[in-house]
Amino acid sequence: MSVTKNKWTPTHGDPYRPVPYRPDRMPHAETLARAADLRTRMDGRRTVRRFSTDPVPEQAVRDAIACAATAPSGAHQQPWTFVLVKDAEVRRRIRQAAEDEEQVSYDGRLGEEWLAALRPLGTDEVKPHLTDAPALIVVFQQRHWLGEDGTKRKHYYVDESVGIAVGMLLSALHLSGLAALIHTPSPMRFLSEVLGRPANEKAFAVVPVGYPAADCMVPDLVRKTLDQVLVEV
Ligand code: IYR
Repeated sequence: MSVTKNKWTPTHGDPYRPVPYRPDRMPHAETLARAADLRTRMDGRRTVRRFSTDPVPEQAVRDAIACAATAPSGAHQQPWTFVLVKDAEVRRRIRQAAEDEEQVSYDGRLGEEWLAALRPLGTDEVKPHLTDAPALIVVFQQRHWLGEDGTKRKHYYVDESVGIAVGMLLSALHLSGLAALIHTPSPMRFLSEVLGRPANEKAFAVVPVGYPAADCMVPDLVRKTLDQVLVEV
């Protein structure tokens, strides 16, 4: 637990140093086949809130985090830290603190409109996924860069960058056969305390990872069709 092991040297102020990028082009037929296959596979993803306690192959989770960390980011500052929590006691502490906050939220802090929006999802203040799932990935945003001597440097488009990375994380986990959930306990400050993260980092989401429980149920949601989300001009 604690601070990032390998210190990243920021490229701030470095000169532009281009290198060639010439990926092989595949035939259209291959692109079409891959795109259609990915579309079907991604449509099979569901947010899971009831996890089996079965272990997952840990390297697959690390690989998914590595995929997420290939995300584009503002000024290529890669303003993210992924904390992989496997320790059962730490997961228990996170669950306790999250449920304490969620209790207040569901008891009224969210407000009627928000609670009504959540009703079809069947969520409540009980968060068994935080202890049942064998791993939690707690994603932190680095709001700014913090040098060892305390120097701060601005990071740009942090919300967007970390959001993209988390989308890529979810895709990588799903395509690797693992189930996940974006959990956003609110407020999330307790995560910095429990995980001992530095002051420049702010928790963004908790992503439990595992397999769906044998009796896992999900809400009967309808996705918008392509027509409903796509405008072509
Ligand atoms: N953070 C709460 C509430 C919640 C909010 C939204 I927006 C969701 O899409 C789902 C839940 C919780 O985790 O239950």
